[in-house]
Amino acid sequence: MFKRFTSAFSTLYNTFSSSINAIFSLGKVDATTLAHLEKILLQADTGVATSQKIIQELKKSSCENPTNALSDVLRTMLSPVTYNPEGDIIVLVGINGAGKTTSAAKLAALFQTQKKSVLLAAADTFRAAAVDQLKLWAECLNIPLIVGLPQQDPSAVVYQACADYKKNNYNKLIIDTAGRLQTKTHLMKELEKIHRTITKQLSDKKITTLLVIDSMLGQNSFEQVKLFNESTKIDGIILTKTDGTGKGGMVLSIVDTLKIPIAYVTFGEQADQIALFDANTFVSSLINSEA
Ligand SMILES: Nc1nc2c(ncn2[C@@H]2O[C@H](COP(=O)(O)OP(=O)(O)OP(=O)(O)O)[C@@H](O)[C@H]2O)c(=O)[nH]1
Ligand SMILES: [Mg+2]
Repeated sequence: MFKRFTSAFSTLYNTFSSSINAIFSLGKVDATTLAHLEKILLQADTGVATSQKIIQELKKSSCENPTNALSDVLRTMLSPVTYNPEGDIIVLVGINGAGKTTSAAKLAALFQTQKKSVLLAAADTFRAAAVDQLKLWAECLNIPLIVGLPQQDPSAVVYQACADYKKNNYNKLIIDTAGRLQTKTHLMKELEKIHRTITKQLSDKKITTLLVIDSMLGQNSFEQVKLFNESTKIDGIILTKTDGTGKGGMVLSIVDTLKIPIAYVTFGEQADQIALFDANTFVSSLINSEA
């Protein structure tokens, strides 16, 4: 799995690692090198504050080898913000098209390989196509799915799913929700209602809310994470489409500034193209140095 994880990121960071290797090839770190590095970080969507912080930390480093020094700085930045393995109930939220439904199926498939019994719930009742999409995945993976009626209150579907989860003693319940913009207050309130519904029925179960973000959106994702987290507490992030052309520096700014861990990355459209995020592997593939 880690091998696949690394290969997913090496595509994402190809340009980044070659630029870093080029500027550090002379083996010395001076003002010009640092200015160049800051530019690369900014171009990779790392954001101003985090890019500057990385440069400051690098200046303080006593490590002789610049590539190793940068690795250390990035590892120190990422490692304190770790993802606590998810609870029994997982709610996937995010903007339209981020990859929630696909990630719900991938997580279900992953839990299946861990011999856990899984129940899926299609709480996206706005579009019939959304339910059909999850239905196809559920059939393909042979996982039970709770669906509601078109336009039904998503919390009603969640209520039904919780009842079924309890009755049949499943290990995991994965709830797919409709895409929503973090600025739409009434839709954010709907997420609160979904949480209340779960808590009322399954008070002894841990709920994990994962925000699904598209790695191709760069720094725009940063605002999304910030605002989502303000209205519904986010326990971790699923970073999707890392097989695409996204630059991914926002991983650093999200973790550094918002202290929200990256839980999983996904890197393709197949059910098994998901992996737990690993900071060491990420940093190694980012700057192409030894872990
Ligand atoms: N290449 C690639 N495509 C992905 C990945 N994850 C999702 N997709 C594709 O992205 C598109 C949107 O994914 P969905 O899972 O439908 O996204 P969603 O967040 O559920 O979308 P809405 O329900 O419309 O809000 C689909 O075409 C997926 O196949 C990934 O990791 N890599
Ligand atoms: Mg969907």
